[in-house]
Amino acid sequence: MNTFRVACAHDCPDGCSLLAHVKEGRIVRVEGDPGNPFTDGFACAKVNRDADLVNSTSRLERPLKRMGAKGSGQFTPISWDEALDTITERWTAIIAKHGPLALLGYAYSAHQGQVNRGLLNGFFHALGSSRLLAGTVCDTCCETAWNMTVGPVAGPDPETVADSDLIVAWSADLMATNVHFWTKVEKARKKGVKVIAIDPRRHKVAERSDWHVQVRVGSDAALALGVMHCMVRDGMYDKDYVAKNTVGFDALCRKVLPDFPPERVAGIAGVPAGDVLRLAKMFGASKKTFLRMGEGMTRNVHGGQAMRAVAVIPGLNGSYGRRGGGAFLYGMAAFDFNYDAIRKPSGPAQTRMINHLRLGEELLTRNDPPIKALFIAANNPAVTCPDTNKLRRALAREDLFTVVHDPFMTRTARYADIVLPAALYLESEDFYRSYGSYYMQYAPAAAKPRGEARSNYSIARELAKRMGLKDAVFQKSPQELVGELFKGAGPLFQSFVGIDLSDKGPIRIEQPDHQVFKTPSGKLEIYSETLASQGLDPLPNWAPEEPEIHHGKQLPLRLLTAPGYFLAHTTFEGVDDLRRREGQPFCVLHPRDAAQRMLKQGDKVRLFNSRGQVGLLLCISDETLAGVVLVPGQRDDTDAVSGTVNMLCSDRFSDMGEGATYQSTWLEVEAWQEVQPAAGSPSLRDGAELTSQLS
Ligand SMILES: Nc1nc2c(c(=O)[nH]1)N[C@H]1C(S)=C(S)[C@@H](COP(=O)(O)OP(=O)(O)OC[C@H]3O[C@@H](n4cnc5c(=O)[nH]c(N)nc54)[C@H](O)[C@@H]3O)O[C@H]1N2
Ligand SMILES: Nc1nc2c(c(=O)[nH]1)N[C@H]1C(S)=C(S)[C@@H](COP(=O)(O)OP(=O)(O)OC[C@H]3O[C@@H](n4cnc5c(=O)[nH]c(N)nc54)[C@H](O)[C@@H]3O)O[C@H]1N2
Ligand SMILES: [Mo]
Repeated sequence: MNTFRVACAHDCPDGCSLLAHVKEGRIVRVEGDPGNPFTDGFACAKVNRDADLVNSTSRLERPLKRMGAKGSGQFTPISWDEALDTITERWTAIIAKHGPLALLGYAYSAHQGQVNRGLLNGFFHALGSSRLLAGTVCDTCCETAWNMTVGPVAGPDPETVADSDLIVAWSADLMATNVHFWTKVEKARKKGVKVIAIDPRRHKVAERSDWHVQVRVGSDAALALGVMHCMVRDGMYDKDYVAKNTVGFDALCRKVLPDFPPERVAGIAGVPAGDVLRLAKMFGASKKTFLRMGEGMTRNVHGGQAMRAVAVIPGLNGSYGRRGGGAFLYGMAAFDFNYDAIRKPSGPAQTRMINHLRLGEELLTRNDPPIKALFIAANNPAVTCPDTNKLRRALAREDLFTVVHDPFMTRTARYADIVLPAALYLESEDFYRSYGSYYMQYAPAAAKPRGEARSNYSIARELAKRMGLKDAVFQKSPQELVGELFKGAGPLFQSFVGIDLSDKGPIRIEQPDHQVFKTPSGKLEIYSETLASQGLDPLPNWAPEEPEIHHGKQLPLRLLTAPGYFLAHTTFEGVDDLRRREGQPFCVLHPRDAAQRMLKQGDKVRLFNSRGQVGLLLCISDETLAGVVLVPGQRDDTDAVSGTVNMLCSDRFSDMGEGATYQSTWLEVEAWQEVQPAAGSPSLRDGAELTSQLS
């Protein structure tokens, strides 16, 4: 048996160091590497099964060519040469006729390696094609809000949570999405530090916290402003820290906080006035609050404002200035590598950007030129992008030449003209940096790619050769490419230039013990001149949202999507055991809402609005407040009664960063009726049509 020290490449903040045990060339077990103090020698429930993911019987082993209608999943195997020849011939013809912007190609986040993600994107950049404004489905809203408040800079080291005196998980289900941080929180809690979870869902972390503040979806800005109202009114804030380190405090006190007394906040956020005050007292008494902020609160049309309001609180109690305190969203800004060396080797400085969450809309409506060719790697947008019915209609366009590179036959791959089998991260060499801690690591491939599968890196090189690109990066080994990342990187990384990292294991990057603000003023910007210049509210504020209308009636329920515990998006669906543990796709309804609709536990139910309908199993529970429908995870249609949750979500933008607004979705739930759309139809008939048929 051989053991390889590798790093987890899944899209997750923890960025684990792992040991892959290999017998006769086959990966037999994956476990945590004790050599990384943050990830601490254990892997999560999902990654513990990564040997099963690599060895899954549903892995793709050969390139495939489409035989049936788009979406139908009928393919026949072809050779790599035929696949690559077809691709380059089609692209060359499309570029000759419409120009390179008619091609949209990208690798998204499912392989976090700098080489495998970067080089494929570098290839499309060098070609001069349209590029994906990536991450709008994920973090561009919270990232923008953070940048407008704290600046483009990393937060505190999560390992300093051991020194904090109050821990708050605000919109973060740490046991699902950041379990290695959670174990550190639990240790601090055992020493007597209070842990608060602020979330519309009584998730596993809320159950294990000292206090669960069950806030209504989309009301976090109001709650944060109510807390600050009490802190300021009762003098429970660090006047000295505020005076020296913040901008706009007086304007906040004059123009915003008077509108958020706890009594009003109670009506908005569903948190009793006494609890708003109690929360303010806890923040007020704390000198070192470790605030872990998750993305969930930002996935609505006013999401950026929510994050800005929450991120101000550790400024009021001075926590940003002390070890053990501060606000943590992400840490990637600490790794200021020369990313462009790989991602933008040559090609135009500016190109046409296509917003990820509007992929369907863009494929259907873009002109000058229209998108004629699409290449997708490491992403399954036909399930994970909002308004998936629209996207599937777009992917069904006969005049769109689509290539999908994935280890599995995903819903998206079913719409491809050519499917290329992808290697998984354990089968590829790469260099990683975590986004939830401060470690980086070089990792070898632990095994050869399955069948004829190829890594993103190898595809990028092959395509570059065939498309005649001469950039030196396409000739370099992964190690040489990492060298390029360090050349021209920030001062912290200069000592790594020319160093062989392949046998070094995880390497820690030191963070300062206080928050550095990289805003234009160099301070915590409660007031943001940058936002003002964009016509946005320069001060944190809260505004109500109007429910959506369907057939003249207001839809009564609001969607809450949250991560699954045993799956992450659709990535682990190739592991039967994990799918079984996650259960058949379901939704959660409060007992009151279920009773009103005469629905019972385990019923098949239909969730619908004017964008679509989804069939799921019903779980009745008070883990959310009444008025909410919780749908954990984004699951493929296969295991569901029908469809997938993103058929209900719109492609509207959030207030900042043009981000996704999954939680600004209203819907109704009723008993499932066995009226199915035409078999093989790429798009489901939407809820509107169906409602009129049924009535
Ligand atoms: N309703 C709702 N929708 C959401 C969210 C939500 O909270 N609610 N969350 C959003 C977020 S945060 C994100 S980041 C997106 C994620 O959305 P996606 O990026 O679509 O995530 P996955 O479904 O995991 O798809 C990743 C694909 O990459 C493939 N893959 C894995 N490794 C490799 C590799 O090395 N190479 C290649 N070529 N392919 C590989 C996997 O098999 C899988 O098919 O979903 C978003 N969608
Ligand atoms: N197990 C697992 N781990 C994952 C993923 C996964 O799908 N499964 N996805 C990975 C990816 S790509 C990402 S980006 C990260 C994301 O991880 P996080 O940043 O933690 O964000 P989310 O997963 O969107 O949601 C976290 C919480 O936000 C809550 N929430 C939703 N709306 C609101 C609101 O209005 N107010 C408040 N206070 N809370 C709200 C949800 O109930 C949920 O508990 O996790 C990564 N890790
Ligand atoms: Mo994400």
